[in-house]
Amino acid sequence: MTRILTVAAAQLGPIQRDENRASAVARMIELMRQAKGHGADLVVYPEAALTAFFPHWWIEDEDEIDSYFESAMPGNETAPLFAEAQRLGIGFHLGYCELAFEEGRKRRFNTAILVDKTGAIVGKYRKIHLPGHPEHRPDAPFQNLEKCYFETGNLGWPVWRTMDANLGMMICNDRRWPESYRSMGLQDVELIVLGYNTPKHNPPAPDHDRLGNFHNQLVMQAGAYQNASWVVGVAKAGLEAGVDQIGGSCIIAPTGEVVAQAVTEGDELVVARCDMDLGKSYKNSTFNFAKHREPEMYRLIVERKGAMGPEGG
Ligand code: CDV
Repeated sequence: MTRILTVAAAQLGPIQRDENRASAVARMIELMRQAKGHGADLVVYPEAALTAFFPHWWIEDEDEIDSYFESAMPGNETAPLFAEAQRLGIGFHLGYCELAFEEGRKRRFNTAILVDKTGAIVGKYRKIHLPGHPEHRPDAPFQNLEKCYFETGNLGWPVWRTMDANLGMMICNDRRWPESYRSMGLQDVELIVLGYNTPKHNPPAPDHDRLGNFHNQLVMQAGAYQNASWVVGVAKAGLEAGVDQIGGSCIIAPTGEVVAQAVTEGDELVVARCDMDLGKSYKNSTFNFAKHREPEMYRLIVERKGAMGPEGG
C-alpha cells in the first residue's frame, strides 16, 4: 500500500510591523481551509510566522523584544489555529519565536513545531544555524540580528514518527548546510519541512543577490536528493517593513525534482501528493549509507589534514 501524504506549503506574504497576531493567524487559517479543500494532511507555514521578522531591526527595550516571542504554545492568539486544525483533522508545522524559562533563566529560541491531526504537538525543533551578526550595524540598510535575539538551538535534529511517516524539521539558514539534512537522513527521514525569511539583498555580499532564488532551490534540491527525502520549504515573502524577501516556496521530491512551486510573493498555497516510499529506491541503491558511506574515512582525512597543518598535504 502506498503511503501518500498530501502536503500544502502555505506561503505567507509580508506581515507588517503593525499587523497583530490575530490577523496573521486569520490568514493562516484561510490557507489551512484551502489546504483542506485540496485534501491536505499537513500544512507547512514559514519561519517566525506570527509577526514581522523583527531581527531586521535593532531593538534595545527588553519588553519590546519579548513582545515578538510566544511564552506558551498554543497561547491565546494561536489557539484558534490549533482549534481549526483539530476541527479539520489536519496537521501543521509552525515557525515561531519561543520564550522559554529553562535552567533558571529566560531563554529565546527561533523554534518550529509539528502538530498532528489531533492538535497535539508531537515535535519541537530550535534553529541551530543562526545567521547574521550580534551587534548593531547602524550603517547597514537593515539588520540581521538573529545572533543577538536568539540562542543556538539545543534539541538537535530529531526525526519523529507521525502521520505514518518519518518527519523532521529545520529552519531557514539550516537549509544551506548539508549536515542539517544528513543528521536526519541518518535517521531515515522521509519528509523534511522548513520555513524561511530570506532577504533578496545580502548586505555583506551584494554580489550574491542575483542568485538568491537559485541558491534557495539548489540547497533544498541537493538535500532532498542526497538524503532521498521529500523537502518542503516555505517562505514569508515580499516587501515587509522595508525588507524585500524571496518567495519560491516549493515541494521537492526525493528525486531532487521540484514538483510544486509558488509563483507569487503573497499568501499562496501549493499542494502535492507526496509518496513517502518514493525515496526507498535511492536509499536502497545510490544512497545506501550502510553500504557506501565511510564515516571512519572522513575522520582519518580530517585528522591527516590536521597533522599536516593548515596547508594540508
Ligand atoms: N532567516 C534566515 O535564516 N535567513 C537567512 C539569510 C539571512 C541569509 C537565510 O539563510 O535565508
